[in-house]
Parts: sequence; structure tokens; C-alpha cells
Amino acid sequence: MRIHQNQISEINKQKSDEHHREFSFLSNSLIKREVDVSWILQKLSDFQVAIPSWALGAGGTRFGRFSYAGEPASLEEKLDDIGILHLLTNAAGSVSLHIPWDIPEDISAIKEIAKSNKLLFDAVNSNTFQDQPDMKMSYKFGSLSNADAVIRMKAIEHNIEVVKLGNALGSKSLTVWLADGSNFPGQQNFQSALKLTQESLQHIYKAMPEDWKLFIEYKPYEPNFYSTVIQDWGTSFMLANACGERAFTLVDLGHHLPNTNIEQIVATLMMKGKLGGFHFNDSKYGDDDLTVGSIKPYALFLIFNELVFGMEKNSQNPTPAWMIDASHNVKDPLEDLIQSLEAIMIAYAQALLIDQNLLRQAQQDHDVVLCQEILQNAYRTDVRPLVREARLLNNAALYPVDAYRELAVRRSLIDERGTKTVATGL
Ligand code: PSV
Ligand code: MN
Ligand code: MN
Repeated sequence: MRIHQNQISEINKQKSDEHHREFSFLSNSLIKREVDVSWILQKLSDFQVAIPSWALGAGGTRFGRFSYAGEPASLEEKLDDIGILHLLTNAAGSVSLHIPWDIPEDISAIKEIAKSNKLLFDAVNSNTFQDQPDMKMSYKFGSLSNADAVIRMKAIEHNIEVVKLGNALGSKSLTVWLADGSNFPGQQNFQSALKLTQESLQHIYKAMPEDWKLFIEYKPYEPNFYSTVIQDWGTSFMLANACGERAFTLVDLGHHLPNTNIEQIVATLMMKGKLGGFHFNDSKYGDDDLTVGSIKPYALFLIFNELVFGMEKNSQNPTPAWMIDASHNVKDPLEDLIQSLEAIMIAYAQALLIDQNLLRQAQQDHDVVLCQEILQNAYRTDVRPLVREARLLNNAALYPVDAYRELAVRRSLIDERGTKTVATGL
């Protein structure tokens, strides 16, 4: 099942007068504020966020999983789903695979399907947090940090396999998220677990092709509830430095203790040229993986302010690899991803509105009130017509959720795939 650009254009026509009215009102007022509207439209058009292959099915909790009808049952179907998202939003131009959940059987066929959906392969994710059916040993007590050298080597080899597979597909980076840690005080020697992790990561780093990057993700707790080996950005940063210049820290928004100042972490890493990857989601309590912008949109905006500043001013930092890392228990996963993409674009557009020179001057003058005015004027601007215009310029949908519903995409997926579908994933 595929939707076509001309169907989207037809749907856009119904609302185009309304959109043009709203857009011209907004752009006129922005021009009065000396905002370069076409520069922002270009930035929004270019911004692409990878979709992880595990986000296309309904997620679950440890208490249960309620599957969503018409879920993709294969990698091919997942790519088709992301193709639909990309066509509707012009913002989902790549996929981030999770191995072994998504091992392609036929590499060139998969590359073809990705190409026909205009998708690239972004970072590949390894998985040493679950035992695989054919495994003779267990990751129960850790993988890259395991006290047993044989298990560590198994985990290292898995990562190297993932790199090989990713390389064949055209990926250029590996994301390592480790569940390693301990549940009880005394269970693990902190220093040796960290040292072994460092050695294992160095081993993987050395095995990567020279044009590859390594992203090291951190998380304070879960699945381990007493300690996690790579618990925070500082630990990840230290490990990245120990590996080399193509190793970076990956920030996942949900991987912070409540009230952590994530925007400051972003700024620190970018200043050091070490922010490599970024996972978007939102949360109220922990690693909730909720829809981006659904709980703390102002925090997302403040984070984007630092990302924009860093992208413009910190040339030592490569453009981070963007990815949505969310799961959907009660929503149609595709609709949910559309909402996440919209929230990302809105926060990005708002951050692009900030006059960085004016803000710098107000900071120099210690005009605290003006600093806040500048930020909040940007945040309180309804930028949605800008985001819609950027989509329209790229033949995507003005209103992607509406278009998705009008085209009855889920209905056709169900007709094609059935109601009792189970997608692999978190
Ligand atoms: C687990 O917390 C997690 O959500 C991490 O954020 C990883 O990025 C993802 O799983 C995939 O391994
Ligand atoms: Mn993540
Ligand atoms: Mn997570």
C-alpha cells in the first residue's frame, strides 16, 4: 500500500486558502521583526529525523502489550510505513535499525525498498540487553562490562557484526546503549565494570571503518535499579574521549533524572564537539518514551535553543544524528510519530526565531528581563503556519494527521496485513 504525492496535493487544496491567509499574516509580522523567513523555511525543509524501526508497532509495558492492527511484520513493511510518514511530513527521511530485531535477509532488496521510499539508513543500534535464542551464554549480568571475558567478547563481536551489516546498507554510525549495571549494592565493582566497558568500547571503535562514528548513550537507571555503568553524560563523554575523535555522546531526552537541565548538557557537549546523537521523546517521570512535546514543550524549546546556537557557533561539533525514540501504547504509532515530528519542527522553528545577537547583547548588559522576553517572545509565537509552509514547499501534507486519516492509511494497512499483527520492538 502506497500513498501518492498527488493524493496529498488534492487534500492540501481543500485547506490551502486558509493556510495562505495564516502564513502571510505570520510572515508579515515576522518580517517586521526582521526575521529571515526564507532562511527558516529552508532550515525546516532540510531537517530530517530518523525513525527507529521499533517505533512502528505499538509498544508495551512489562504489564502487557496491546498490539495495534496493521502493524508491520517485517523490515520491508517497516520501511514502507516510514515512507508514508516521510511523504506526509518531509521530515522522516531515514531509518535507524535495531539488530537483531531487523536483520535484512536480502541487503540489496532492502536497499531498493528504502530507495523507493526515499529513505537513508541512519545509525544502527546494537542489542546486548537481551539474550538471543541461539546464545549459549547470557547477558543477565552485563555485556560489555561483564566480568566474564567470554561474554564480553560475544558482546563485542555482536557490535562488530552490526557495524558490518550497517556498512553494507550505507549506515555510517553505531549507537551503543547498554543495560549493564547492578540491582543491589555490592553486586558489582564499579571501577572494574567501567574499566571493562571502556576496553570493550575501544575494541569496537577500532574495528569500525574509518568514516564511522560511535554514539555512546547513557541512562541513569532501568532496567537496573541500583547502578548503571554508563549512567550520565559525564561517563559517556569520558568513554567517548577514551575511544577517539569519532566517538561521541548520545543524549536521549528521557534518560535524565527529573528536573535535569538538559539544555545545559547539550551546550557543554557541543562546546566540546562531542554531541553525536540525539533521541527525542518526552516524559513525566522517567524514561517514559512519550510523544515528543506532549509533556514539556518549553523544555524542548530551550533545548532547541542550545542546539541551534551550537549548530551555528560550534563548528567543531558535527550535526547530530536526530532520532525519535518513543513508543506508543495507546495511539496509532504512525499518528503518534507524526505528532512527534510536528513537535520537533515547532520547537526548532521557535528556536530559529531567536535573535542570537540581541540575546547576546542583553546577556552582556545583564538585562535579565530582556533575555527572558527574547526567549519567550519566540516561544509564544505560533509558528505552525511556517512549519506547514515548509511542508507545502516540499509537496508534503499541510495537515499530516488529517491527511493520514482522510487517506484511510491505517484501514488499508489493516486490509493488507490483518488485525493480529505483532511488530518487533521495545
Ligand atoms: C532503552 O532505554 C532504549 O529506549 C534506549 O533509549 C535505546 O536508544 C533504545 O532503547 C534502543 O536500544
Ligand atoms: Mn534512546
Ligand atoms: Mn530509552
